[in-house]
Amino acid sequence: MDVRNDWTIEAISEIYHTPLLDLIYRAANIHRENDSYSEVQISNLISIKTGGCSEDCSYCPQAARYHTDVNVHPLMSVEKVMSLAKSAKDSGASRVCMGASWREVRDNRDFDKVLEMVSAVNDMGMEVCCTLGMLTASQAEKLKEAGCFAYNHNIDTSGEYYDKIITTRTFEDRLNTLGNVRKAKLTVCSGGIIGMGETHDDRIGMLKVLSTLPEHPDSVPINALVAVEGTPLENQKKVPIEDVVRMVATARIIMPKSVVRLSAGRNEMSLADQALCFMAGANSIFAGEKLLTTPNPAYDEDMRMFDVLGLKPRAPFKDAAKQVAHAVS
Ligand code: SAM
Ligand code: DTB
Ligand code: SF4
Repeated sequence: MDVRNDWTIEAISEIYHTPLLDLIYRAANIHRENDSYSEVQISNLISIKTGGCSEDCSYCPQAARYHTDVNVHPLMSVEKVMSLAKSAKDSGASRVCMGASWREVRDNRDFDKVLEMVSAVNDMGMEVCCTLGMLTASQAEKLKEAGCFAYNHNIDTSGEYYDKIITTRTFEDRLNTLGNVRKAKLTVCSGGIIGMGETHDDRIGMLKVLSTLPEHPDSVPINALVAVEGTPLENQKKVPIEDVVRMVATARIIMPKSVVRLSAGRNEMSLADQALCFMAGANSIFAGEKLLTTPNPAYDEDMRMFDVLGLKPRAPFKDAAKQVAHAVS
């Protein structure tokens, strides 16, 4: 499998616009070169600090300036996080992703508490991912030292469309944080959202940025917008499943070694819809009844889907050794 970092807009566009069944077939072939193609990573989200965020991300129910009915909550206790992580582990999750409604991390007692959570959950034998907003290089190192495995920081959309969605930070800010995360040798989780009124070219542009980073993100979440009442995007129409499949398949073809996560939006998808995404190369999901603030399918329902489709949950740290080999010189 060839890992290329010199993808052009034209080449990605040609793949993205391939007739759908040909696209799925091509992506499925690439996916099947991977011995563990029937394994799917299960990640469980824990919203460790909810709502009241200073940013203006148009899609987000946690921005303080929008009137949504999110239950605002300060930073959770370490004990509570550990007990949620244990339930997730018992249900088959191998990764816990802790999300905070922060613009950026500050060097204060809350961050120290997050470091404690990271270390406690890592000690339980689970992969820990954090998504806490912007990070400096030294904060990224502290997370790594505490036992954090991955950092999620989405570029969300194309550089061109970014300021239509968020004005309180820039696309460059996002890329800087991703650089700090890489430098600290945390694994990188970065993707975006579709269904926010962007064009196909914006989606292609987003994939071009991800696939031409010095190293591909280790995982790429593809979120379908969950349109939440009270946010500026509340009236966006549900994104058609064929668009989700196109994104997953294109990501699989251009970033063949990355984990592609079918992320937000699964609650609105049928088993058949999701089957197409797994066929097209998706190999990770967020599981558990809640994402950060919005509903997600129940574990039992997902396990039934795994049974029907012949999928298996992936063990933690499976690719840790391969991560280094990811680098492209
Ligand atoms: N505050 C941190 C940040 O913005 O990086 C971390 C948490 S934030 C909620 C993580 C990601 O969730 C966002 O970058 C966005 O991609 C995704 N997200 C948030 N609201 C969403 C929604 N309504 N639908 C789909 N994805 C969403
Ligand atoms: C990601 O790409 N999607 C997750 C996670 N990373 C942090 C978040 C989805 C949030 C959906 C809206 C909500 O539940 O608040
Ligand atoms: Fe805040 Fe993150 Fe939501 Fe933006 S996406 S409003 S930064 S929690």
